[in-house]
Amino acid sequence: MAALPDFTLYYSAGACSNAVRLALHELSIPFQSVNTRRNANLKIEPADGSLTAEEYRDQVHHKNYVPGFVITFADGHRESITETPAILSYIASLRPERGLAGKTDLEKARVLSWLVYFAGELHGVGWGALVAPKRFVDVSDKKLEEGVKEGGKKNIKAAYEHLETELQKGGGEWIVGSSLTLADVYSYILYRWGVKHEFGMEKYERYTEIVKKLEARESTKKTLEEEGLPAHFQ
Ligand SMILES: N[C@@H](CCC(=O)N[C@@H](CS)C(=O)NCC(=O)O)C(=O)O
Repeated sequence: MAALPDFTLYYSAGACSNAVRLALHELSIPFQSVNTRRNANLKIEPADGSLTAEEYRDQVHHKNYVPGFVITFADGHRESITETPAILSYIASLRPERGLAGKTDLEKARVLSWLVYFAGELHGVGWGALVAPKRFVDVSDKKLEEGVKEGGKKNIKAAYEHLETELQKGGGEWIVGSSLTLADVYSYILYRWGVKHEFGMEKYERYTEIVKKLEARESTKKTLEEEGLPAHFQ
């Protein structure tokens, strides 16, 4: 196995960075992780004080979000990758034989389609609007804020329903094809958010089955333990 560069994941427990940790554990890729916190201006910065919020913005994530994923190469050169689908795709490319990005060209396109849909539709205009309405409107206007949150809820529900409909149609063991892919990995934390915000997730039966199978995996157990999160089903 070729030597890998050093990886640092900037995360927040239970945030979308959880998908990155899960992908890394699934492929047994060593990494270090740095927890983050919000500073007095509500900007995300490393909790260990290794970078200020400004340094984090300039060196890791231009929007002060998690996940930030820093690669340090053997010659000391550092690169930061942002955007969950891009980080997940990079991680899958480190162990291509495992097929986490899909095994055939068609599967690869379908996995990417789900990653983009999860990030853009379910997370971006769904959860982003519900839990971070300030990304869309001036939240000092409570009516505007409520309108955006309502829109977010509708988008979330529509996205879960779309996923469930496709799973029912496909009838496969996992979201794409017959083995675990990045789509399943990313779907895990998105399901947990639905549980936390009482979206009645168990009515999405096929999605729930996938989440149960994910929770039985060592990679998920390790991920939950490291983030101090309880399993939902086990
Ligand atoms: N498009 C980004 C979104 C990242 C994102 O929204 N991260 C959230 C946590 S799940 C965050 O850092 N929020 C901090 C904030 O809104 O200040 C991605 O897919 O990685």
